[in-house]
Amino acid sequence: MLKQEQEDGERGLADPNFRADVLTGLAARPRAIPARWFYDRRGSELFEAITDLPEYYPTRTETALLMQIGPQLGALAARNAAVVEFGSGSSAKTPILLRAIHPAAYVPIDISGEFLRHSAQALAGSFPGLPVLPVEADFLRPLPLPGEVSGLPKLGFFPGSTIGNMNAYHAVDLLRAMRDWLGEGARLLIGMDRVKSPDILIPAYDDAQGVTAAFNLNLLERINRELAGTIPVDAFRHRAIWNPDAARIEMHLEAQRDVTFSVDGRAFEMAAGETIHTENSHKYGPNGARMLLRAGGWTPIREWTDPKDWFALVLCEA
Ligand code: AVI
Repeated sequence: MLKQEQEDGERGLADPNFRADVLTGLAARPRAIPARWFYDRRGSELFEAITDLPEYYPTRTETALLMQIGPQLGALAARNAAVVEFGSGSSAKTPILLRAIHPAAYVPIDISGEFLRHSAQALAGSFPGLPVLPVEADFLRPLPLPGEVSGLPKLGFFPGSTIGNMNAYHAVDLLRAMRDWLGEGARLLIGMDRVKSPDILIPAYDDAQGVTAAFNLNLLERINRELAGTIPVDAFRHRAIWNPDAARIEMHLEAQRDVTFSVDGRAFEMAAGETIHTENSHKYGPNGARMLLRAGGWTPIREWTDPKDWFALVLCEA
């Protein structure tokens, strides 16, 4: 999210796509708002706090795994590779990969320009001599990569199990777009969260300190702030549900009593017990993960998991 966009949002100049998604989503049955709208300034801070929670295992597990496999990645990576990171954000995992494979260039791609330039600068400071070539773009719509990396072998990096926030249809589209973007002969290192017991999954998305609840409820605060909403936030509660048929954690906001409110002048009513579906986080077993990657045009060539098999890093070839 651009600082300007955040400031606009805070001043009430809402993104028209946000308005459209919220109004359409609240009128739909079941009601649903895309998870991408979680990440205003407060939402991004809360997400950072989630990654440190004792119950939220993915970040810690993936980081440890990446450190452990660093030497193997170093041996597998092409000499002179350009690392292209999708949705780079403020990832703490990037330096681990860069130290392991000593690439010839690093291309972070993110939709949030200012955030991107800031983290690219910080990274360039830690890796003197490494060309850092940020690209501000929505990686669903492939653009040419910087000319400096045109002749270099590409290694795409997509950590964090962000692919899990898409349904299979959109995940396959994204994987194909990445393949087009990186080109023939490219490789991709992707983080995918494994299916596991709901006893582990539910607390990871409904933690004891209530940080994930605050993250989910912040969406309603954001609607009130940016879209002249009158939603009684205290009438809603965070719900995290394991949906075994779809192999995903679903996050919902559940009305605790009958409520009426308006958003941008439009009136809505919700009965006690009704929910707004705000996020899916799909989990993959080894076969499901491989099938998804193949459908997206990638052939898995190596796979690493932590000792509990909670999280996987998969190296694929285009
Ligand atoms: C960003 N994404 C991979 C997180 C996840 O685990 O699905 C978002 C998240 N939602 C609640 N906690 C974390």
